[in-house]
Amino acid sequence: MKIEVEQDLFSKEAELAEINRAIFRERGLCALNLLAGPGAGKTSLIKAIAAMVDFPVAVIEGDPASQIDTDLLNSLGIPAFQINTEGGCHLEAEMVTRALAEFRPAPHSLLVIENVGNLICTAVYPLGEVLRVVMLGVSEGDDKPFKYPDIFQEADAVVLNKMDLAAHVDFDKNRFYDGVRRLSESVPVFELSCKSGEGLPEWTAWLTQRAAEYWTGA
Ligand SMILES: Nc1nc2c(ncn2[C@@H]2O[C@H](COP(=O)(O)OP(=O)(O)OP(=O)(O)O)[C@@H](O)[C@H]2O)c(=O)[nH]1
Ligand SMILES: [Mg+2]
Repeated sequence: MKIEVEQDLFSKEAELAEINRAIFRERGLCALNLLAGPGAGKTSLIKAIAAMVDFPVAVIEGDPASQIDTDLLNSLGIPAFQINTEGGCHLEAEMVTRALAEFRPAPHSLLVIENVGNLICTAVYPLGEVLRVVMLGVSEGDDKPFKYPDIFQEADAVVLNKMDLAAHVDFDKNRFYDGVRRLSESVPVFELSCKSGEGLPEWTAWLTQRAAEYWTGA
């Protein structure tokens, strides 16, 4: 019975995500679902992307409460729209559909959807995104791929942030890569620091390439 209910829920969510996928395609929005725990550096990464790429960047922010990230991004000239989940631990496709009725980023924008800080439920709710990126700050620990396999398994890219802190928090890179490679042999991993800027050019080059492929239909 439990399995049937879960199957119904997830096939319904997949259908709702398709509505968003069609809207993204129609409006030329390359949607990136950014998944990470609280404080991993999602908003910092969005700021870095917007400063480095030569296409427009817009943001849908998902948080249980507050407008903090949205206000910050808007103050920097990065169009952002807030969804408050009222305590909910993940964004759902329908919330994004409702946001898209009001929020109209410029065509050919990269639309980053900063999901609620959570490594569990966010993994199983598709939003119709083109790219799914999982981010981890080294201070969260090298064991996360072992403990939260689902989210790493489905990623198009993994961003390992806060590399400037790696030596201070005993982050074992070999252990981390071992965990990631058990789940995916080929997922690209970008080691970077939003604070020092190291690794950001490689990451934005990959992102630019993937967005260009989407926009040209390749
Ligand atoms: N040392 C260091 N600190 C960082 C780096 N990236 C982000 N931070 C800091 O980490 C904290 C959280 O960064 P945010 O970008 O707000 O993280 P977030 O994932 O958006 O957080 P939530 O939206 O609250 O889940 C802030 O104090 C940032 O300045 C980094 O590369 N190195
Ligand atoms: Mg944030």
